[in-house]
Amino acid sequence: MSELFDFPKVEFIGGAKGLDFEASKGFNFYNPEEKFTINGETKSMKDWLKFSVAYWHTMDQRMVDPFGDGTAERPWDVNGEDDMSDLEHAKSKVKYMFEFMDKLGVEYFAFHDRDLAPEGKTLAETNANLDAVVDLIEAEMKRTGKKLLWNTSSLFTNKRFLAGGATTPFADVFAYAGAQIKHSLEIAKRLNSESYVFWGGREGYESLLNTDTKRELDHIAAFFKMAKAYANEIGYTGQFLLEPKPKEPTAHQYDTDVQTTIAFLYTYGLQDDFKLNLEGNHAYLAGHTYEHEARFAREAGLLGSLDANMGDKQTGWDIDEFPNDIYEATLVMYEFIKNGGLPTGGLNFDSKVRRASFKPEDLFYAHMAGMDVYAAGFRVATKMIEDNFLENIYKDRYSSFDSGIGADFEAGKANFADFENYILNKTSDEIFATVKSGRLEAIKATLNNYIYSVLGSTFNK
Ligand code: XUL
Ligand code: CO
Repeated sequence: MSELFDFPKVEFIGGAKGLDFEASKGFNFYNPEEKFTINGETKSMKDWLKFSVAYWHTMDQRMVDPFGDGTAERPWDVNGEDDMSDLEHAKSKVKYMFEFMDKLGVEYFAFHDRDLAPEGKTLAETNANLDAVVDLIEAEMKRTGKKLLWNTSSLFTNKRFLAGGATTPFADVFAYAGAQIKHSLEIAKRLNSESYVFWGGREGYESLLNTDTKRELDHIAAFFKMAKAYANEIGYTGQFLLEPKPKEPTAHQYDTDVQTTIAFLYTYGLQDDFKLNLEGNHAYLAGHTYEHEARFAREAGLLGSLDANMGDKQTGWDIDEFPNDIYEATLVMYEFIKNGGLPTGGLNFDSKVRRASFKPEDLFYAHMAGMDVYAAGFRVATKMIEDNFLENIYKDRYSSFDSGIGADFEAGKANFADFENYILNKTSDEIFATVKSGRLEAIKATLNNYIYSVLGSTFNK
């Protein structure tokens, strides 16, 4: 096959070619075959991190914004257009996707049903279009060994879903959503998808004044149970994931953030069937950091997968920028390693190039930079954990619960009367003498030292 992209196969070069990332065309920190041990398990970097290319951004995104036309130049364009209403054109893109993954050295990908093929007049026609592209994807997967990290259904693009898919007030639309998911689960089974994602695209509300919120939540919970029952029926065993996001496109999305989504899962008894897919930009929109979302999901045993992207503090939209923040990547990778990695998940680039980065090679640099920053964060976090850097801080800060009244309380051996006996006649000075400094300035400086030292020694090797 002649080459579709004018870009070399990307390899690990460390810092061998100097500081100019664009000129060096190689990874500085992502060394796919290098071995790392987590919790006694040794695997190569590529098998820990499991990077994934998102079909909707990398293949379909034209970089339109509310004020302007698309700017993208892509080698699959015909007369400067990417006509996704034409099934033959949609089919022609599959080979580009697989060459792109191959050149980048990424083993996984992810898609929505509607990313792949145009809708027909009926669901039957739509499914036939989709299957025609899935046939090609299946053949390419067999040929190349690439794997599907997750697939999902778009219950938000078509106008029928203007008020939601599984929370729509309209029963025919609800039935359509169920039938659409049924087919997506069949595709998940067929392509051996490691997970199946539900992002609540329009599952939320614009106003309480026209929304029966209780009825909508009961509906979507029942819908999820039906999805699980159908997966069981056809023997699809991939991990189900919910993806929290607080707003956009609706004013309020039901899966607002990790803790809200966990409450929903427990309220409806779904906690054993679902984990969470977390996205950096969604965390910002919820007023959190990405590492906050990862921490709370991990501690609930529900950290399933990561959509690796970031937002912008100035715009406040879901801009899906490719990740480039080493500090954030380090702290998210800390949670990732504490979680023992993501057995059925990975790092999916739900990310798009900036509107002004319209050349095909920008797609390569963007993915390479995202892979490198998470590989760098992974290296730093590995060293932090090896040294028990944060663990020692936590242990020391809570050490008063390791003996005396604190230990009695934790063991369930102290009540309020015991506290009163213990504390009633201590002076305020005596009590404050037990309170220790949080040392946050020094801790943050040590964290920076980890970043300088680990990355400096890798880059300058
Ligand atoms: C939207 C978003 C989606 C999901 C999959 O903000 O993140 O692309 O990841 O539907
Ligand atoms: Co996402």
